[in-house]
Amino acid sequence: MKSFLNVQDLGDLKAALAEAAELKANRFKYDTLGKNKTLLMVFFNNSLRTRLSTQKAAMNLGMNVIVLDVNAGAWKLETERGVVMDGDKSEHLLEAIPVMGSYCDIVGIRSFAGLSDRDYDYAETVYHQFEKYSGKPVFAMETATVHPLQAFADLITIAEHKRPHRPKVVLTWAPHPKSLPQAVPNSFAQWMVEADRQGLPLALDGAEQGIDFVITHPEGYELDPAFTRGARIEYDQQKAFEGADFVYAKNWSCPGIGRYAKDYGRILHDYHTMMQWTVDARHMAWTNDAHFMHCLPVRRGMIVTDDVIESPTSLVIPEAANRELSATVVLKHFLQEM
Ligand code: AN0
Ligand code: CP
Repeated sequence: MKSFLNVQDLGDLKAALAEAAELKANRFKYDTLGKNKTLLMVFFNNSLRTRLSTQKAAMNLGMNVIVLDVNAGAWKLETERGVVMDGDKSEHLLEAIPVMGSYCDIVGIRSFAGLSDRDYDYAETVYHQFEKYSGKPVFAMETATVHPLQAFADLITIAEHKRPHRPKVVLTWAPHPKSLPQAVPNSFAQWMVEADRQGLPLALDGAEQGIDFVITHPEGYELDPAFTRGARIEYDQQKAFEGADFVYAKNWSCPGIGRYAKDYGRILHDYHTMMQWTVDARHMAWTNDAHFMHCLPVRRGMIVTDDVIESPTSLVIPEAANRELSATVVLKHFLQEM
């Protein structure tokens, strides 16, 4: 593996889940694999979980870790090629990337969507520049369109909470006061569809395979079919929730598909309409005693009510804890192929 952006980069999901389980039983099993290898984590945006869990994962494997917060102490970076740099940006990414690459063996990148130019965001311009110019393996720590370490941790969490039958997993849009990227729902959809395609044994008896995966959102929030092809879309939130075993809530801004192209990155509805989608006890009563999931950070009272996130079926804390496992498996793959 030279790059980790999509579910296909990891390959066999059954094997990856087995590796995660092996590491959960002993997270230091490969503690010499990364000796004298250095991970560089580059953050263009804030983070709590990704920063801590990925650093911990690298430490589990015996790696050294350096972290750069681009917006806190580094030179302000120009990312566009062909501009006259007479503004406030002192350094170009095209020099900064090979310099950063020269100090490390693997590079992790957090670089969110700007949400103003869909083509620029969906081309993963910043990530691909790191791939091209760092000379090192690169992985996404949430880029413009994907968050695979999160989706892998989500899959691990679902596999750890098996039901007697093939699980029904519902990705539901939920309200938020600011425009957010589509990276988390894009990856979640991509990983759920692929887990179903690979026929993962996610029921308790191991006989029933795959996932019944449904996405629900108000009109205009249709995700890019490149990520959702194979999933069912149900605009009626109640119908989607009926019989659900897992409810995965997330806000995202308009993905700008079809006739919503000019609305890319926008919030489409008024406050009152939006707030009907908050996951509360009434919504959860429609489900099959579903587990509540969210990648965090979450806004209580907007995405989910206090009682739902605090209920015994909420998985938000174990889900976040599993970020250490997903990152350890991914770094282990890189190190084993060096
Ligand atoms: C980010 C997002 O929605 O992509 C990060 C989530 C892991 N969330 C916020 O910026 C609140
Ligand atoms: N879920 C997640 O990636 O959280 P952070 O933004 O805190 O890293």
